[in-house]
Amino acid sequence: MIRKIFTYPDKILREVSKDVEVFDESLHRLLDDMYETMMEYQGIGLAAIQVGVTQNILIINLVNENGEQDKSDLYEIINPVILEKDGAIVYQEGCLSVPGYYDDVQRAEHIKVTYQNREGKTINREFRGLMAIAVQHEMDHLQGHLFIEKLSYLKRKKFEKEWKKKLKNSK
Ligand code: QAP
Ligand code: CO
Repeated sequence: MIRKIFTYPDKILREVSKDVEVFDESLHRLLDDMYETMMEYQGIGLAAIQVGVTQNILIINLVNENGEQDKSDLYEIINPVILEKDGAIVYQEGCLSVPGYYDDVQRAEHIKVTYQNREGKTINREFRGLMAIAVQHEMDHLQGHLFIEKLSYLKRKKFEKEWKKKLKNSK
């Protein structure tokens, strides 16, 4: 089932999510719905809060070297904790909750994360490059943060002006 994606400035996006404690059928349904919703809106990453569920869940499905977004490359990441981070990388990020806006954000290039999969099994993994960026972007959502909060003061001002105009024109 495709779910509704909440967009800026909806206040739900500022909520802090909680850990998943029960790894049951309804969690699996939510993960499946998140995947379907992400594909429908042509995303590469989605946090549960973006579909209105305040739980520490995110999915990421990057495009492979053949330019295909293959479901066998899907990561389902539950209750993630970053253990270590280093390096720096700048990437022009976007977000399904801020459609049509993209800007440069700097993040760690390499992270070590512990998380659980849909069965509740603990997994420790290192991520680099775009995958590291995506995990950090989605983990920010779990704390109620959006990538636009990382912009410089002037860029943020420019964004707010553009966004107000866009909202006005879509009414
Ligand atoms: C987060 O972002 C991310 O504006 C996922 O009109 C960002 O899937 C991971 C999207 C940067 C890695 C690097 C954005 C789709 C999708 C839009 C997304 C839009 C349609 C964004
Ligand atoms: Co996002």
